[in-house]
Amino acid sequence: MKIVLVYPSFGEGNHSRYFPFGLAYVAACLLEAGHSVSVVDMEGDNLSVADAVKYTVEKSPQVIAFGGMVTRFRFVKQLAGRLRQELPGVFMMAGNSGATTVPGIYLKSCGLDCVVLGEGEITSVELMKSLEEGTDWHSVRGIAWLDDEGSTRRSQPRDMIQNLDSIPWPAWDLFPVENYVSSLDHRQNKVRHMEVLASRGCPFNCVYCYRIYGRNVRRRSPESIVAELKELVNRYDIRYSGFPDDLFTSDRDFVMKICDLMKEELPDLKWSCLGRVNTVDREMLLSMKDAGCDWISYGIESGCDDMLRRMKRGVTAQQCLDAIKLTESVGIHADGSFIIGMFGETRDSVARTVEFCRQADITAPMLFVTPYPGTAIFNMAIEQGRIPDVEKFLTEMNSADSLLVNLTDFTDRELINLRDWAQGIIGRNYLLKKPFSRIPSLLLKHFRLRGFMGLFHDIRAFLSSLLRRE
Ligand code: B12
Ligand code: SF4
Repeated sequence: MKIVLVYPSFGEGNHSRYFPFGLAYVAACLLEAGHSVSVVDMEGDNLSVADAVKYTVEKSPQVIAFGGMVTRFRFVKQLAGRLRQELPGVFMMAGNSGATTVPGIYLKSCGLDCVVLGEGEITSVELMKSLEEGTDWHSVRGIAWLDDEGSTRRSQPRDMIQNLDSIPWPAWDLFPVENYVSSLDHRQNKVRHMEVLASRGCPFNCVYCYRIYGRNVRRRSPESIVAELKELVNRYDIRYSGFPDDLFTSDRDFVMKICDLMKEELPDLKWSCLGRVNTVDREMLLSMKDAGCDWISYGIESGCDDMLRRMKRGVTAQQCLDAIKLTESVGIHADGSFIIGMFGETRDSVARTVEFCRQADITAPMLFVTPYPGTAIFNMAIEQGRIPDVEKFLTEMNSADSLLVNLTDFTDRELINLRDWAQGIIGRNYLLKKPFSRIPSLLLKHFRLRGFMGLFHDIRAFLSSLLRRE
């Protein structure tokens, strides 16, 4: 089959680039099955919707398949609408977190023939085989479609892939890989980088989180992970990598084995990962440090125990503080993410988060809690009538920097003001702790990234935080 995979954009004007692993795994499997596969990558090539449509049409595909997480829904909708007009007979489908959690909306408003639910590697290969052979594709496991009455129908669910080593490595070269490798990394640093997925799934149960890979964690062999890293070093000369797994540190032995191998085989490669404060200890962190880890991003989310309980985080603020200090003490930078606006959030709970950041000596963007489809808080928000129009909600999504759904008793304005206040104080405390090193390096970084506008924005934000009351 002649297939075009389309990667929708991240958002207008935002040129942050993160490699689309999901689509690249699916591409690798389709290639292996003998199909003709090409990619139109709006993000990697910085394409407009019109250009993405033009390039897709030029390839005269039989099948068009969209990727991208739920935040990219509005682009899938625009692209699919235009492509349906240009290529009325083409088979159109989508996969990823949005298509999996709200398939009916994707099918109806994007006019898709089918969506792939969950892991896409085997399902897409079986679907293409069925289309090619002209058999009834509705019997392929792990898909959904609309019936003649417009109701969403699902085939039998597909089991998760148990042996992750059996999946081919991502088809990097189908994408404009150099644009990803040479883009700024997640720390906004200029270093040649490409990440590697080591495991799928997370055993925890945080209420704001959606795990497409479920709670049963499956891991690749450390040998296959390190072999992939070596391939990336040799092929693309990468100097930095990372493990954007649901939770890289969920199993101590697994991490220790990867570290041992990396120390032997990739002594110069630096890397980062996502961690959870109750899954790390000193010995493990030291081993990670020796193996090149220089950054761990912990989902802290709140500095208030009551909020952490409501989020079902299963950790206390003290544990978070201890883990951050431990991580920093072995020489790994501990980064934290924070959210504001959980059910039950109060001024006191936000003040505790601000105080937490002061004690931990960290700063981080504070994002609004957003009830993404598939999460426990999405269901609660729907029950309480807080998302009257799900499609509108999906269309407005971007990166949780703006308030989309208010789950608190505050008015929207009050919550936004509270966030701005907390963000300002957290940033101010952090900068003033070591003003002579932190202020110049922040200004320099933002100047390099955004020129004089970045500088102006920083200085204004800093001055207004000085005027805010504690
Ligand atoms: C790295 C990452 C990012 C990167 C960017 C990733 C990207 N390429 O866009 C960054 C850091 C920028 C990011 C940002 C955000 N992220 Co994020 N991110 C991840 C993370 C950790 C890994 C993604 C990944 O590469 N997975 C590995 C690949 C192989 O899996 P996959 O993409 O799901 O693909 C499989 C299937 O979905 C399917 N599939 C995927 N595409 C396609 C296409 C076709 C045609 C088919 C058939 C199948 C298919 O098959 C694939 C292979 O099995 C995931 C968690 C996770 N482990 O998945 C969260 C996750 C995707 N992010 C999430 C969220 C909420 C966000 C933010 C909104 C956070 C925020 N509050 O700002 C922003 C949104 C940014 C934006 N505007 O789009 C949520 C999505 C929740 C949901 N219900 O959709 C996740 C699931 C985290 C979580 N556990 O809650 N993120
Ligand atoms: S937020 Fe992290 S620890 Fe919690 S369930 Fe999601 S992946 Fe697991």
